[in-house]
Amino acid sequence: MDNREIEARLNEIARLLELKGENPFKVRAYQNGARVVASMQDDVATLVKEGALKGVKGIGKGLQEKLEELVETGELTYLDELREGVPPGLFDVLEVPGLGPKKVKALWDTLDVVDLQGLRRVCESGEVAKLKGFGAKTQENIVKGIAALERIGGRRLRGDALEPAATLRALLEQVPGVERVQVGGSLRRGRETVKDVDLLVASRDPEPVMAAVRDFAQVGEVIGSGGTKTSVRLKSGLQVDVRVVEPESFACALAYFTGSKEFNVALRGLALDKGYSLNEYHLNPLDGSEPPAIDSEEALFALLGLAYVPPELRENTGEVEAAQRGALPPLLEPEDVQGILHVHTRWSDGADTVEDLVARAAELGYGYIGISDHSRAAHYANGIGPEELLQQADEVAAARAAHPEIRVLHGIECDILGDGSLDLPDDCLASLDFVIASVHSELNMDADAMTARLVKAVSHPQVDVLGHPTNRKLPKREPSSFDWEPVLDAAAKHGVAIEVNGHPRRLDCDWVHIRRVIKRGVKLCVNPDAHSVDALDDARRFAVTEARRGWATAADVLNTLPADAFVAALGSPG
Ligand code: DGT
Ligand code: CA
Ligand code: ZN
Repeated sequence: MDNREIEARLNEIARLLELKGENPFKVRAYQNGARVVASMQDDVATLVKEGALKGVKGIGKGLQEKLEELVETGELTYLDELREGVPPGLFDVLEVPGLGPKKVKALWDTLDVVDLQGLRRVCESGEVAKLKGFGAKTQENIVKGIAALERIGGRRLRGDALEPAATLRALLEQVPGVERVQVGGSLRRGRETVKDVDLLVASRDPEPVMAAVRDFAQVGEVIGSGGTKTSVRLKSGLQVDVRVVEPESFACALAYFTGSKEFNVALRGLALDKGYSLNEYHLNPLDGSEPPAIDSEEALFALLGLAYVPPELRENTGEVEAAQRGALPPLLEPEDVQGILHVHTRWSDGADTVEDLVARAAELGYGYIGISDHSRAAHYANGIGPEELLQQADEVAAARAAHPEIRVLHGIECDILGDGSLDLPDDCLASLDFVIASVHSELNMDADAMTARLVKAVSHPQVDVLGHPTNRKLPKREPSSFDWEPVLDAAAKHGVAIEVNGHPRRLDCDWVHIRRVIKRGVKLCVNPDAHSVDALDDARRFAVTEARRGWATAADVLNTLPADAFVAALGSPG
């Protein structure tokens, strides 16, 4: 169990306590505990095993006992008790934009709202508008929020599916008779959200695999379990499907269950052209002869006249034709990323110090790191102004001196104000190594105004990167609307890179727009948008995947340059 999971459990406790109207101090204790865990360099599990949790600041005796139980058993009795009596549908209600635990509790207490359906009903009847602390505007926003939730359906973030998929995969690899295990489906293709996790297993003895899936510690409910397929819902709500095939069928099955459906249809068409029929298990010659032995996807694709198509590209948006011509680009790899920008410290809303982040980035093998806290307009994020930037420069200098192995750049994530001007004076911006400009307010202005706002910001001489351009937030917040072409014109003219933000909730700009940025010859910058040391590698873990889906090569990405060339590129006027 890693720190992120522990943090999630503590946050869940805090939310449940709030829902139950418990003492605010108790709520805060768990919120703080979650924050402490999130910002810890050391693994809580290791500390527990070494009996070294006692000394950690912010973790009192009660919390310590809970963490011990959680690490040792993977369960937490207290959390299970809290979950009891709370209608499961209430968690869906909590997902509605703008509804925090306090409002949800009020709706539950006074209007008996226990799920989304009930919430919609009391909005339609106008009862919500009459509730103290709500009003007509809130009611209207709730209705919009429910609609947004329905659009994404029951999909989960990629970031929330990776760990359970990897854990179950490792577990199944240990089951006797199992030869191979692979993740397939949308998770393998790198989609930002997934309906479920698809796991494929090669074995001649399926039953022990089915049993291992049913017994997996994270399982909340077994939806169905047959001879070769088991579907479960994890306690987190995520659905997982596991299929077992004969080892001879593994390659064809992996291609099939990786999809996408559209890609599969294209493959079947190619197979027919070559005199085969392709199904989940085999490539069958139409003349009825024995199917050829196929031991890898590469071999299957080769028989169909295709170069290997990386899973991220399998959406049937031109990759099949490119693979036929041998014209697929060499996609960006995680190791290509030489350094990262967009890192928040305790100076604004991050959990760690400049020193912590620099040390960790060096450990991860990055050649440079750009510290960039929020500017003051982002007051909810404790944004900073020119004076704090000066003070922060001392910390940056100290980190530079302590870590000659990595180049430390000092920058800012500067807010783009409503009129497109920047939140800090020009001389202040000019004194920094780099400037990321991002929108954090007035996200819903009309498209023309937003376009003008972004064009103005990108045209500012000090701006190097346009941060999270659309401001979508998965799974709930829709992207801002604006016209990309003028923004890309300005970016090309002024040498500004477009960020691929690797925060698992942002992934912004997304793969569709990444292809557009590349076509215009505008550079990308793959960043973590990290708020703690644990998230520093999100550039490689998430932004790179999104960039690959957008057909990006290393040459399309600014921060694949080594430190000196990168700094020179930042400095070059546009
Ligand atoms: P999602 O919605 O995030 O789960 O997306 P996928 O792509 O993982 O979809 P899923 O789990 O329904 O199915 C996994 C793969 O199985 C899918 O990518 C392609 C293949 N597949 C499923 N149903 C069909 C189908 O009706 N026709 C074809 N050609 N392929 C299918
Ligand atoms: Ca799936
Ligand atoms: Zn931001």
